[in-house]
Order: sequence, then structure tokens, then C-alpha cells
Amino acid sequence: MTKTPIRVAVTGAAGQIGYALLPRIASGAMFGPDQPVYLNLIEIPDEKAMSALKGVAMELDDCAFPLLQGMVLTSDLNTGFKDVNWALLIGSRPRGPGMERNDLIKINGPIFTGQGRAINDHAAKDVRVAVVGNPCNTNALIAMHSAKDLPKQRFTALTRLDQNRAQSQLAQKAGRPITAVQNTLIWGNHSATQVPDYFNTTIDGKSAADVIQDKAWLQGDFFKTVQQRGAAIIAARGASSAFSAANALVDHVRDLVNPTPKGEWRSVCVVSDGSYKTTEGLISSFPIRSDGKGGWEIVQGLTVQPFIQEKISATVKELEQERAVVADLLR
Ligand code: NAX
Repeated sequence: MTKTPIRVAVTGAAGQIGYALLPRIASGAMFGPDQPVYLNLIEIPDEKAMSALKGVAMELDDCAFPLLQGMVLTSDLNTGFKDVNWALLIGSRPRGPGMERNDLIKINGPIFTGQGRAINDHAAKDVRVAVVGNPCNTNALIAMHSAKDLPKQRFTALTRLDQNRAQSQLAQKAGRPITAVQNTLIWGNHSATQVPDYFNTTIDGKSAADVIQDKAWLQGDFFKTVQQRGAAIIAARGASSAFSAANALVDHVRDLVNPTPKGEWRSVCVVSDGSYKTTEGLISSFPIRSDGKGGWEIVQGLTVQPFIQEKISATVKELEQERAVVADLLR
């Protein structure tokens, strides 16, 4: 074990995504089988949450992971984000009965101002941030604005679960293995307005639109299934997606840490530079290529079909509306 250990903060570490995620980080699935890690586990200052967190830490101890160098358990943000190289922001208030989306945005917004500031002031100089807690695009926007000294490119949010869901649906419809489906692309917001772009996704190297040749399904059931998958899982399981979300976060970070293979991209929510008619400054999902050294670029020059463009406009409008709701947190 020769690599310098890295330090990774996880908020909401005692939650269900945290429970599925932490053993994967500690076993090397996220940063590689030779990368030692310290885990800074952050929870709310609540007796029950901190007790649950202790239990999780005991289980991590009991796995005797060779890569796990130590843990910090805390509800103090300055301690939690101290010297971290990655901040995985999962914890947030879930949407309660009768709560409107805008209420949720307003309730969760302030969490991300505090966390953004603490990351700005206490994290390692190379810190990178991935936001999962919903509404993840707008929460990432708030954290990015609150971390005044950090480059905006350090902030990302998760649409990898949506990418994986779309990839799986296309593979099943085409009767092909998962690996035949490449460059699955999600545009926009991680919400019911997200846009799974079947035209730019390939199956055995050809556009999924040409392989599947069922426009009604691609624009109907496929879209609906991917957009509504989170709700369908809650309806079936009585709880929201957990290990699939944790798995998507492992994929998201691993693929940002490593260079993207030639000719490929991944769906990642990053700050918009105005590409693909997406309002500059929003955090929106794009096709991203990583250089494996901390940098990334939005893949340019893709053909956006009129149907997809119309849907992108709608998801961008939703992101603009969310931004307006939290305007006072972005100053
Ligand atoms: P849980 O309710 O199981 O766990 C959340 C944990 O976060 C709890 O232990 C809670 O105490 C903690 N927490 C709340 N506020 C906190 C704060 N300010 N600081 C630190 N910890 C805090 O939720 P879980 O199922 O783990 O989901 C977590 C978040 O992921 C939710 O916001 C959920 O909506 C979001 N999701 C995002 C997905 C995505 O693709 N972007 C998919 C899965 C998931 O729905």
C-alpha cells in the first residue's frame, strides 16, 4: 500500500444510501483497490442519528477493510469537512406528506449553504464535491455559490442513477447485454423532467433510435419509466432507492477520478457554460469526459433532435425556477 491516503466526507452517513455506500468506499470500489481512505462520517446532532452512526462505524470496523485507515464521526461541519479530498453530500430532509417540491427546496437549501462554507474553509485544496441529497442539482448550485474560493468545476450532482436506469431499460428492450449499450445520456435536472437521450445513446455502436425502431416506446414508456423510476421503487418497496443510488455514486466518483475512455462520455450534473441551450450557471446534466486529473469537459457537437431539444428546454426551465426559489441563498 504505497498511495497517500485520501479523506472522504459523507453526510447523511447513517441513512440508507450511506449504509449501502460506506462498505463500497472502504473496500476500494470508488477510489481503487490500492487507495487507502479515511472516512469522515457526518450526521445531524441528534441522539438517534449519532447512535445509528456509531453502529455503522462498528460494522465498518468489523469488516476489517485493509484500505480503511480511520474514521471521524461528527455532527460538526468544520470537523467533518476538515482536510477532505472528496465531499459526498447525501444527507437532506426527505419530502414529507403534502410537502410541495418548492417547500423541500426551501427547507434543504440552507443545509447546503452551511456545508458549502465549511467545505470552502476547511477542506483540502483539491476538494471535489458530489451532491446526492435532493433536489440535488439546486443543492449543488447552493453549495457551489457558498464556497466562494473554490472553482465552480469542483461541484457535481448525481444523474448516474438515471443513466444506469436508462441503460438497463434500453438493453432489455433491445434484447442485448448491458455492455452493448454505451454513452447513455441524461440531460437536465435529476427530477421527473430529466431527458434520457435515446438518439445519442448507442447499442452495438449504432444509435438506440435505429436499433429499437419503436419511436412510440422511446418517446413514451422509455421516457416515463426512467423519469418515474424513483417513484415506482418507493411504491413497490415502501422506501426510496438505496443500493442502486449508492452504486451510482460509486460509478459517478470512480469515473470522475479516472480518465474517460476515448469516444465515451458519462452523464454528470455540472455547472453549465451555456452549451446545448442550457442557461449558463445552472447545474445541469451533460455528457462529460474526465481527464482523470481533476478536470472535465462537456462533450460538444452532439446532434440534439427536436423532440429531445424540446424536453431539454422544459428541464432547463424547471432548473431556472428552482434557482429562483433559492435566489436569496445564492448571493
Ligand atoms: P435517509 O433518510 O435514509 O438518510 C438521510 C440521512 O441524512 C439521515 O440519517 C439524516 O439524519 C441525515 N441528514 C439529514 N440532514 C442532514 C444534514 N444536514 N447533515 C448531515 N446529515 C443529514 O435518506 P436516503 O435514502 O439515504 O437518501 C438521502 C438523499 O438522497 C435524499 O435527499 C434522497 O432524496 C436523495 N436521493 C437522490 C438520488 C439521486 O439520484 N440524486 C437517488 C436516491 C435518493 O432518492
